[in-house]
Amino acid sequence: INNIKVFFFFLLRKMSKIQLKFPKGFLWGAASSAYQTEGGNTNSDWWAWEHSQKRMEALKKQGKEPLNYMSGIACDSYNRFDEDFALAEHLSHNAIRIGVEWSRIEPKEGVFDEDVLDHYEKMLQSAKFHGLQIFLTLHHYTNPIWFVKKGGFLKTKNISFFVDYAHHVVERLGQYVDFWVTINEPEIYATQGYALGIFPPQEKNLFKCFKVINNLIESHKQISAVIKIHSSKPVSLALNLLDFQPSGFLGEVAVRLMRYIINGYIMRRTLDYCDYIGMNYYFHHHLSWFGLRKHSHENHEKTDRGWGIHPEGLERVLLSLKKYEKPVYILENGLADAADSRREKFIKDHLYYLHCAIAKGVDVRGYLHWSLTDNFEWEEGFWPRFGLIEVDREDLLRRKVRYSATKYAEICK
Ligand code: IFM
Repeated sequence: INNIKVFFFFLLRKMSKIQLKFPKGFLWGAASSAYQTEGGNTNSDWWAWEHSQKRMEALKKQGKEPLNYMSGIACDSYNRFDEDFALAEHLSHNAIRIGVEWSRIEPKEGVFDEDVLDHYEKMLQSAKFHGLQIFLTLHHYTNPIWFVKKGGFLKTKNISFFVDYAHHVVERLGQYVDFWVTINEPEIYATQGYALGIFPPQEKNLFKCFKVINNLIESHKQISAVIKIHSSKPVSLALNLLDFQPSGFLGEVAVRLMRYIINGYIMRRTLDYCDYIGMNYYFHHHLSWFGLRKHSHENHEKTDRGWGIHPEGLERVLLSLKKYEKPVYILENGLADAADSRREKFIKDHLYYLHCAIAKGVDVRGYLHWSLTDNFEWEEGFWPRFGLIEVDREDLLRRKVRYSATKYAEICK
C-alpha cells in the first residue's frame, strides 16, 4: 500500500505542484561546525597542520597557493554569529546545528577558559533569541594540540580528557542545548586521518584507524552517560551513512557486506547510547564486485566536488534505519555548488525522498542542510561552496543569501 501511495505522490508531483506535508514539529534548518566557520583557532591540531612545512610544501608541489588552504579568519563567525543566526531566522529556519571548539575551551590540559565559555553562552543565547532549536556538536574533526601530543584518540587512556571537556561543556552550556551531538562522523575522522592519510596526522595504517574508531565509540558511550546525568536532552553522534547499490550477484554480496561494516559497525555499538539517530547523507556507491567501486555512473550529475547526486539513496538509507525504532534527524546533507545552479533541485529532490521514507514509516523529525554559510572545507580549503548563504571572500566576508536559500526558506516556512 505504501509503495502505491508513493507512486501516486510521484505521479501527482510530476503533474502538478503538489505540496508534501511533513510531520508537525519537523525541524528545518542548516548545519555548520566551529572550526570551519569561526576563524583563528590557533590551538587546534588542524591549525598546526595547515601551517606546517610539510603541508605547505605538498601544496606548492601540486601548484596550489597554501594561503587558500589555511582556515585563517574563516567566516569570522566567532564574531559574526548573531548576523548568521539572524539570517537563518529570516530564512524561516527553526533549528540549527553548531559546534564548540575544544581547543578554544581547553587550550591547555586541564585549563578551561571561562571567557570562551562565556562567549559560547552568548552564542547559544543568540541562537535561542532567533528562534532556533540547537543541536550542539562537541567534536567535529579537530583537537587541541596538547591532546594530540599525548597521542590523541590512538590511546585509550586519553578518552578521559575528552570526557572531561565534554563534562564541562554539558554543565556550563547544557541549559541552552536541545540536542547533543557528541562526535561528527567518527568513521570519516578515523579513515581520513589514519587510513587514507588525508587529514592530520596523515597516517596510513588500518590498525590505527580501527583503534581510533573504537576509542571514539567508547568516548561516545562515556559522554552520553555524562549527558544523561547533567542534561535531559537527547544525545547521538552524526554518522555519515552511505547508500550502496549492487550490480550483479557479487555486487549484492559486496553491498550487504559494506552496509554491515561501513554503515553498521559504529551504529550497532552505539545504538543503546543514542536517543535518536543523527545521520549525514552525501554518498552513493555502486558496487559491481567486492573491492571495485564507483561513486556513480560516469555521466551522472555531480557536485563541484565531483560527488554524484543521488537523492533516491537517502530514502534507501532511511528505510534501513526503520528497524532501530528511533527518531532520525538528518544532521547534514548538501553540495558544493558555487554557481547555485543545482542546489534548489538538490534540496527538493532529497526532501521528496525523505518524505517517501516518512510515508513508509520512518520516524524522520528534522532536516539540516549543510551548510548555513560557505566555509572552510578542510583539506580542500575555501573553493567548495556549500553555503545557503555565500560568504564573499573578496568583500569583507559579506553574507549574500543565495537564490536556492530563498526557495528552501519557502519550504521551511
Ligand atoms: O564540510 C564537511 C563537514 O565538516 C563534515 N561532513 C561533510 C561536509 C562536506 O564535506
